[in-house]
Amino acid sequence: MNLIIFLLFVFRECFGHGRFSKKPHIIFVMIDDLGFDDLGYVNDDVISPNIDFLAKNALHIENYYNQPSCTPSRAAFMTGRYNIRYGMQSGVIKPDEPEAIPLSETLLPQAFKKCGYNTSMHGKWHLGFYTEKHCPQNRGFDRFFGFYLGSQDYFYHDSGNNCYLYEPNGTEKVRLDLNGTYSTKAIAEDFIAKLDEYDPETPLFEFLSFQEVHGPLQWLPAEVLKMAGGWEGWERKMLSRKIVIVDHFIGEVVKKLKEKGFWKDTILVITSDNGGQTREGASNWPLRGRKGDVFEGGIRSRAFIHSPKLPDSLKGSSFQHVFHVTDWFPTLLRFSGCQQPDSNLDGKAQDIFHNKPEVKRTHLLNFLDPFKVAKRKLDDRMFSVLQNRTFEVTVKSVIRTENWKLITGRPCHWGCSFSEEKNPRYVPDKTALEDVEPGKLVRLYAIREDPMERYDLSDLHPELVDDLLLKLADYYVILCQ
Ligand SMILES: *[C@@H]1O[C@H](CO)[C@@H](O)[C@H](O)[C@H]1NC(C)=O
Ligand SMILES: *[C@@H]1O[C@H](CO)[C@@H](O)[C@H](O)[C@H]1NC(C)=O
Ligand SMILES: *[C@@H]1O[C@H](CO)[C@@H](O)[C@H](O)[C@H]1NC(C)=O
Ligand SMILES: *[C@@H]1O[C@H](CO)[C@@H](O)[C@H](O)[C@H]1NC(C)=O
Ligand SMILES: [Ca+2]
Repeated sequence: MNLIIFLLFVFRECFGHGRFSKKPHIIFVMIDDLGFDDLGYVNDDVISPNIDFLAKNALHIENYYNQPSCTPSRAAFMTGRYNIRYGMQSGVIKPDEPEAIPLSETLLPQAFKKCGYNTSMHGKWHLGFYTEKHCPQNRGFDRFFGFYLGSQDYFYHDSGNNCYLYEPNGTEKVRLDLNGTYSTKAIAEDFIAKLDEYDPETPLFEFLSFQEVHGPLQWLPAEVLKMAGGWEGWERKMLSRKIVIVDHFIGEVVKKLKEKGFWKDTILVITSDNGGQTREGASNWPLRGRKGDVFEGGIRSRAFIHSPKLPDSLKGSSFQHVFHVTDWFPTLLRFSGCQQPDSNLDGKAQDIFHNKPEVKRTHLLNFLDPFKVAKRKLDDRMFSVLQNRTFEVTVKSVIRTENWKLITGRPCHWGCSFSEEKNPRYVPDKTALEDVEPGKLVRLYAIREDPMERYDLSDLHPELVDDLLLKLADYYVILCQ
């Protein structure tokens, strides 16, 4: 066999079907609330050398879309299905709410377990815990170390939460011994220690769900304070230090994966769960909006895949098609050659190694929450195509095609500017939507050409608007069934 044929053979073996010849370890790192502009490889002001090093040789998911807040994004990731199908589209789970992903949903770790994986999770769950059956250790993770809600204290792990540990043998503990230990350190070090017990020959699915860089902004050790850069603004300084910390521990995790022989078969994903919180120092520059909004700043995130198994031709390249948080479910299972579950997924198995979209996607339901309804008087246009439908343009929703984005309802609440002068990088933008762009309930953007959402084209393309509104009306009735 000559060299070229041999190389072609090797390439086909690994990627001919978009899968790896051996089931890879999947280490999925989620950095909570990480802004679009908040890593060193996109912003020189940010210090994240370990992540930057990984990013350099990674395959970047350039047009990656989340939901605008924690619980909905995480639920979409875990199920591969739109939030409205199981009623988790309306913001985050509060401490006393009997809410969770219904047990009828198959979760990603369950699918991995069926495929012979060891599964473990560290850090933030925020997908319900009102009965034991809804907790992560009973939803497909062999082992869980972390906390059930969000926004807890980084040192005391309180605010209605605690740091819990569940072992696969049924032992459970509240880790009171970790009172006073910074959560990012506790989360990373537990995973690092645990790697000694796993066999690199058995595939591992790890969901490493850091508390960082979500608020609260807390006091941090002096060594870290010295390391971080000197931007104006207390919130920005605190946030940039938190990035330094999480970056440090990601570096430690990678070091251990190498030491223990996991690395050569690892696929590492690094991403966020929603847009940055600009009120707490994050930056989504140059995108419009922030966490909670359906403008790009709330839902578009950085995401990349780093793997020693990536062929050189893909290192540093990017996947350009729309990729939604629900797509990880089938896409990760496809890498591993695992069977897809029977449930009807909304996510598509993207052929990212060949830079191709999944052919059947004509549109993406990027957001729909029937309980977020604006006042009708904001827009005096009539959309007669909806005349006999239950859906109205007052409802907050987003539908996407490859090139267009249609928004209904009220997309933004605070920090809604869309020009670089009005939306400077680190100074929190305090404009309300009414200040910059009053009186509309339907907005259409040619989003590839206009990623900052400056030019609403809804009056210029009435047929396209009608077509997308009807699609939204079809999704809306799912909720009434
Ligand atoms: C369960 O496992 C943990 C650590 O792996 C161990 O400390 C504990 O003793 C075990 N419990 C039982 C009941 O075997
Ligand atoms: C954690 O430590 C703090 C400070 O020492 C103490 O006030 C608090 O009661 C401790 N929390 C628990 C749950 O023990
Ligand atoms: C990994 O899974 C195998 C098979 O289920 C099991 O025997 C082993 O104990 C697991 N490893 C760990 C560290 O949980
Ligand atoms: C709504 O229903 C009425 C009565 O059947 C009909 O005349 C009208 O054309 C319908 N409108 C649309 C947009 O389908
Ligand atoms: Ca979040």
